[in-house]
Amino acid sequence: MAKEYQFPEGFWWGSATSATQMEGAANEGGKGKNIWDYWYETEPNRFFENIGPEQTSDFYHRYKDDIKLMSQIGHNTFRMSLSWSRLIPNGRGEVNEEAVTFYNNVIDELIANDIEPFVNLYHFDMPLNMQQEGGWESREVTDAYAEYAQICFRLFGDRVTKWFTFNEPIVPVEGGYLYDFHYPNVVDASRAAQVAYHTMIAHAKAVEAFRDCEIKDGKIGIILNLTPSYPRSQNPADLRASRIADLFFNRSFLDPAVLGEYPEELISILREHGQLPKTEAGDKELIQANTADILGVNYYQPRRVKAKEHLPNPYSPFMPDWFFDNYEMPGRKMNPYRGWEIYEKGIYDIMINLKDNYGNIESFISENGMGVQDENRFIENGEIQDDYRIEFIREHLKWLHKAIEEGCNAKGYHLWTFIDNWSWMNAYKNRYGFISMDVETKERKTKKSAYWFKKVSENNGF
Ligand code: BGP
Repeated sequence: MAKEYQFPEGFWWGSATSATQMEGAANEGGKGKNIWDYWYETEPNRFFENIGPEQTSDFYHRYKDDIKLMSQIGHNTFRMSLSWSRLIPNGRGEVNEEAVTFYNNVIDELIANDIEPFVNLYHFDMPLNMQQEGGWESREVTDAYAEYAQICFRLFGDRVTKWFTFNEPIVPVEGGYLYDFHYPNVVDASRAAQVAYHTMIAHAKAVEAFRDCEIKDGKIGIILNLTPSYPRSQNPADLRASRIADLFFNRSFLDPAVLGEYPEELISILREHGQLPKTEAGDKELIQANTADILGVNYYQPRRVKAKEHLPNPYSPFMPDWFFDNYEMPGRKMNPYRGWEIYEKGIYDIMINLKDNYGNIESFISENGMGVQDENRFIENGEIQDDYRIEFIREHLKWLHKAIEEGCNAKGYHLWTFIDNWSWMNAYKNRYGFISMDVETKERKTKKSAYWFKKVSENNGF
């Protein structure tokens, strides 16, 4: 049967996850503590139903069965992250051999199942020791990260060719230093700017180390949550609001990572408000010389903004939101569980922007997905009938397909996520997986969307 949406040959079909959200075994196998272990120990009430990161999906023990499942539902690629504090428990220094064995086993098992591993080095999970030294506020921590990266390239670069330095680096900036949803719960824009800047320095140092390792066919990039900022109207005040939101939340990482330099307007806004980070001689060149080969795009929802209705309170801390208000567009389509708008065309707009303004860098959808509460409501004949997720994926894929037809360099689509996993402060509130998991027993069950996805992957389209 002729397919309406045929994807380019070799398209990457799969899903993504992260170490802290999936591995469990947080206090096993010689792993050191990271900020999530620590934050949960000190403030368990911050986490939905008081569930913390100790167990998560127990992938640490069940990876063989899970990888088999991935292969059964049509994965040809899978993005995981390595846990820095598992591999190097103190953040720098001694390497934990049990972790090396575990990651070797996972990588080998994926390859044996014809699933190409994409490996990300950092997914929100700062080793506790490193945080105690200042986390990304500390320049020394960027060196420790670069050493960790180099160790990973050496250990696994013989089999892994797709590498990513960071997942959504803006999120720890927002969560940890502006809006109080990640440890260390600081509210301070100038410290946030320093954290963002040092993350980019760490990225550039890791890319530099990668080039030195000369991994055959190796590519390195970064995964960004690109959230188009749509203005309420074409009024110049709304346009300005959307441009500034875009500078803070997208271009703050996209421009240096892909173009090798920060947008002038962002620098001048930060300068004007006394929020510029400390830099060192040679940084500019370091960033310029170490741009990404490949870009992962995480897309869940658009950002809609309008000009500010009221002047910001002069006694409130400086925030990006001093320049815009969020705009709730009447009639927008919502995922009411997660409280996020669904706007499928966003994926197309992102891709066209990459094509027109970012050299059409090789990219892929590295996360997209729909978190839904209490999915057991939808069980029929023992299977979760998540038709809403099928529709969500299908409609996004249609727009991705259109972007590809128009020449965008998109190579794949990964769902967030393979198995219902632990979502930081939201713990198990919203379920995103192709596979459901009973939090108590850890029993896995395949959802309807997974069977649908398998067909799409097999047919390379639908
Ligand atoms: C992304 C993160 C993931 C994942 C996902 C779902 O921002 O990269 O780690 O958690 O969002 O969002 P949430 O967990 O907030 O529902």
